[in-house]
Amino acid sequence: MAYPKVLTVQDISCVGQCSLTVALPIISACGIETCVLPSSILSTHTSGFKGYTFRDLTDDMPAIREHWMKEGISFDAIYTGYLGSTRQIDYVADLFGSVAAEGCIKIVDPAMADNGALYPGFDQPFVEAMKVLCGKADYILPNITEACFLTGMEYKTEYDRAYIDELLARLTALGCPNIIFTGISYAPGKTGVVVFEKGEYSYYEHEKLPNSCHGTGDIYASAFVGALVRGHKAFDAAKIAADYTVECIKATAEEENHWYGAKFEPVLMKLIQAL
Ligand code: PXL
Repeated sequence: MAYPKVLTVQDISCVGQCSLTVALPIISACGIETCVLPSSILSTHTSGFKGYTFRDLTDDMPAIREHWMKEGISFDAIYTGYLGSTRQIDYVADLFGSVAAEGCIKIVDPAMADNGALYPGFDQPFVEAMKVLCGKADYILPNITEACFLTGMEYKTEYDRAYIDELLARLTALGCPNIIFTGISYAPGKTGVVVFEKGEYSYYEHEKLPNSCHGTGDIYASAFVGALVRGHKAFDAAKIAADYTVECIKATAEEENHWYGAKFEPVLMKLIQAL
């Protein structure tokens, strides 16, 4: 890959430091050309704001894909985040088959749930479609809540390695060989990421900060994609993304009332240095 080109498909939340407003600057900061396919436009994200607007862009997707195919445009990696509808998930699967360059890395963040619940607007048919998409990916990046929805397992806040191993086995059965499993905590005050690659388990543990912020899943996934496409091994990319996300949460804790997202911008330099 001389000059890799990444396509990311997710919504634009105009305000809220998540999805495309996070992915575009972070992957670009990693030195990678970043192309976008906005799945929908919302005035804000859906977690904590009331009365947000939602413009579904699903109907625009086939024509965009057709145009890219006519122009001979293809991508070295395709990374999907928050998707607005079940039909949209099917269109993304079409993109995997039509605008992926040879050796394209397909990364699916099944961004649909957290803290034991689906995000507003998502339902079981959406979960079923997401399972199919995960089965077509090279890497998926679920949190525990998403893993439970994808596998039908009970959501637990206290668990052991056996519970995580069972989740990993069932996630792998969806068809994806590599799982970057975020927010896995085995000890008080600690959290971390499990990297399950072709059946090999490894774990990167780091401090768990007292504050949590919305949008850190998107920050994490974007930094992971950037580092992976730069050529880092999955474990190193997972570690770089985890360290960067911790820095973002620390930067956000310095100010009260910044509840809707994480301040990823002032610490971008630390990500760039880690690459
Ligand atoms: O951060 C995930 C996300 C992305 N986009 C929208 C969301 C959320 C989570 O709530 O609402 C619109």
